[in-house]
Amino acid sequence: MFEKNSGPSLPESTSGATGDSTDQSTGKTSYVMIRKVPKSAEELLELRVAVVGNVDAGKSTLLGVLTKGVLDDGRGKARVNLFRHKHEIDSGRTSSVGMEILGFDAKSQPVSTLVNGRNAPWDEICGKAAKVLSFIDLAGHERYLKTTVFGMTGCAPDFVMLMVGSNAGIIGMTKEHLGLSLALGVPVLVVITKIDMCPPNVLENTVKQLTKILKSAGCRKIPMFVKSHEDVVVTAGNFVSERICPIFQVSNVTGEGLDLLKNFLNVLPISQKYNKDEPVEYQITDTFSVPFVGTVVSGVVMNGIVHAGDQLYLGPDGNGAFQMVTVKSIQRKRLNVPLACAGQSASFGLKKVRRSTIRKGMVMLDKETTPPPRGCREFEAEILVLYHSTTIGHKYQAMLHCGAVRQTARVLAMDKPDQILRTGDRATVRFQFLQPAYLKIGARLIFREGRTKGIGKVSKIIA
Ligand SMILES: Nc1nc2c(ncn2[C@@H]2O[C@H](COP(=O)(O)OP(=O)(O)OP(=O)(O)O)[C@@H](O)[C@H]2O)c(=O)[nH]1
Ligand SMILES: [Mg+2]
Repeated sequence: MFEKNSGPSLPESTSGATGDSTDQSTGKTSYVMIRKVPKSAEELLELRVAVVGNVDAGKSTLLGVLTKGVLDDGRGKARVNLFRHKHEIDSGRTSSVGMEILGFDAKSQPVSTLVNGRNAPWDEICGKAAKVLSFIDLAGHERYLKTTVFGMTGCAPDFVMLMVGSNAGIIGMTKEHLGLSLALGVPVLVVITKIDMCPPNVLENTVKQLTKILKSAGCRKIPMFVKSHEDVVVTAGNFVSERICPIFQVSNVTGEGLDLLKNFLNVLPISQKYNKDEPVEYQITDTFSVPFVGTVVSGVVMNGIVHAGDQLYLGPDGNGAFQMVTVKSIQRKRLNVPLACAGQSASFGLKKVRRSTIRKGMVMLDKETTPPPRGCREFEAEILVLYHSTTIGHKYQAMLHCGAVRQTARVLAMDKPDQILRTGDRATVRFQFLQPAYLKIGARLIFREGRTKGIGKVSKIIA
């Protein structure tokens, strides 16, 4: 957190409160940041950032540059270590959900990720860090949109980093990804890349296009170009609470503008929206079989605190039922920890559970949940159709995303006299899933099928 250079500190348990003091003789304002040093790995501060934007905007490259601390050569050098599949290395395109971390120590310095020329493992980085940013590297290509939407909804990002290639402008999936971020209510910051290779008039045009879209009635954001460290402090302090959209201009090749972006990521406050005192809710985004450990699930603690040894409900299975399981061990960023709290991503080693019985989108819930939880196949949602080329009627099917749940859903009924929905229509719609899922009233959802899309909120669980 920050405090006035010459005044008392602002009490804050997490980083990010700002304070300023103005020197009357020079008119200059100075800021001091105070960060609580975590006593153990479970206190490590974490922010999750979904990185989106069109193909070739430089997403993987920026993450390579930020997390490995070496600049790019303009031909894909910095992104090589980020790919998870051989076909990604061959094509240079991200197709999956990648994870990278950047740590800042108690003195706000980025934790070096290269130790004696090798990449430091996550536990080593986190061992030295006071705060860590988890970047979710997503695919810009339309073909992988389903996976990208899953990354944006399932991983519960604290904010979205929308990347725009300055020479390419607002093309392809840029508006789509921006629209998804708005629909999910996640704050957005924009990073314009490749300023080293962009003629000034083209850059100016990209900036104009971007500003126009952000200010439009559909977005209602306040674009703020971050040009100094003072801008960083002001925008970071107001980022979550206000409609501000900070915009950075960087080059991954020359490094221009990266210090401001790094500083912003360093000072950005931790989200206060999570509640440790609520009953446990953990959403599963991935499953693994780990030698000598067994089945491991990874995901995000949405509510409460989970301790190693705790018993939790796991489900729903194909019949909508939950089973009681024991959390054998907990890791955060590959470090063993005794507990994980609301707002943190964590993986759990599970006792006597077969991996084949777990699906992404399942949840783990407090063992005291009463009545015992059940999955639902039918539910109602208040929706808004953003786009459809013709009409949506009964039996219409679409891919529905809600948190980590990603499933085909069918329209059963709607509260419209003609039982038909068109672009721009709002309605309460009754949906049916193929498989039972755990949904909560008020949860935001996105449905899409081809170019058709709509957004909404779960309003009633039926059965
Ligand atoms: N000159 C220059 N080239 C860059 C910059 N950033 C990225 N590049 C190059 O742009 C190309 C595409 O970068 P990627 O990081 O793979 O783009 P991406 O957004 O991850 O693309 P997808 O994963 O396919 O969505 C690579 O060849 C990079 O070397 C930059 O700031 N300047
Ligand atoms: Mg990529």
